[in-house]
Amino acid sequence: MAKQRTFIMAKPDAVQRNLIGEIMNRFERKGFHLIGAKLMNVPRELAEEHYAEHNAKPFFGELVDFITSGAVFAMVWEGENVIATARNMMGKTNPAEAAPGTIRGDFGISMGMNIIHGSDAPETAEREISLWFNQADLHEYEKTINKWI
Ligand code: 3AN
Repeated sequence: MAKQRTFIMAKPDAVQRNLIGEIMNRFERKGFHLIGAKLMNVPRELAEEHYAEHNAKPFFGELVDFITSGAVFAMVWEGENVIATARNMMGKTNPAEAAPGTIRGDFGISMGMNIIHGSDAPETAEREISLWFNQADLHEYEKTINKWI
């Protein structure tokens, strides 16, 4: 399996509840590699573009309202099979059905306030990374830890 990149976002509920560190910690401990990250308020147009596939759904307005309601923490993580693995680490969309030990299972409250977004496929990851990040804000670097310990 080749290295992949995925777009992960700590949603406004995660930022409000001081869960950025908890989320990053899980991805770091799993062994994934952080390529880019930023705290930002989301322009409405960006939220609408990001969730475009849901624009006909009854919850679309609520979803865009929520994502634009406060700061989010956007990240790009790299690693083997990171797209599917991150989805497993996140748990099911509905926190009530998400297994304990997953991010949504441990911290999510409702379908809307479910803490985290993660790309669901390679094409989506590519689209979302280029939507949220400039190439110049993504950083390739070697892990040199093996030289230190
Ligand atoms: P996931 O984020 O697990 O890929 P999607 O793509 O089906 O889930 O939905 C995108 C986002 O829309 C979810 N993270 C959730 O916040 C919201 N959402 C999905 N279904 C509903 C629903 N029935 N009611 C309210 N919000 C929903």
